[in-house]
Amino acid sequence: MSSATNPQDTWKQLAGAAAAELVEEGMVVGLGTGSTASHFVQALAQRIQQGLHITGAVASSQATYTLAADLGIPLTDLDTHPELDIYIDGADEIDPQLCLIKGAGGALLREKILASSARRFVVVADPTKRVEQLGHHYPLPVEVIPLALTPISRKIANLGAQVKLRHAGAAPFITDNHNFILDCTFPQGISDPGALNARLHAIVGLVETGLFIDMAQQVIVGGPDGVQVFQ
Ligand code: ABF
Repeated sequence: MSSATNPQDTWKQLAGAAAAELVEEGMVVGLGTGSTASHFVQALAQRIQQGLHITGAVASSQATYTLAADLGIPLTDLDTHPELDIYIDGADEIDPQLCLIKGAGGALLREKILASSARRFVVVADPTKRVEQLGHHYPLPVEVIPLALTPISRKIANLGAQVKLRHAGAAPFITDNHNFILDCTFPQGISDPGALNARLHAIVGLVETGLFIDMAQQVIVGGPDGVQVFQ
């Protein structure tokens, strides 16, 4: 284990390393985005250097693609392999039912496509990500078509959210799919993630939400006492 600089990063590293052990010979693997998923990608690369053979890996973002390519992980895509054996990714919040908020890294659309294409979706996290109810610590990110920014923002505000266009410096943040991200804060939290997800999806021009409901089969949490698994 390497250059972890703070306890939280050490915990993320533990979770990433434990998840890499789930990858088996010949698998098609989905690679998540973010700092915890990066630890998984590094641990997987190490296993590949030690002789593990995988059929290929599909990256959930340009950033992860570049990282994986630099580390020598064989890359493929969903056209070649429409079904992943396993997808491993981080999350921003995880509730007791294993519903998630994802998307702080801006890659939620591709992440959800990979999660929905995987036979098994495993989340890697540190203990700060576990919450009793979604929406209290992180805003809910939603990806939207730029043309529809203003009407969509108003419709989401009408659902009770404070809506903020995400920026990267002075300019709007642009996703890998050339869309915008709206960060939506629900001051009372999200009491019914399924209902909210359905209402958001009814808004035309809203491409995807960061609510991942009934998608994760397992959560691996690295912490001060080692690794805990929830499922
Ligand atoms: C991705 O990276 C995202 O869906 C989530 O927003 C973020 C988690 O990042 P980190 O592991 O750096 O906290 O998994």
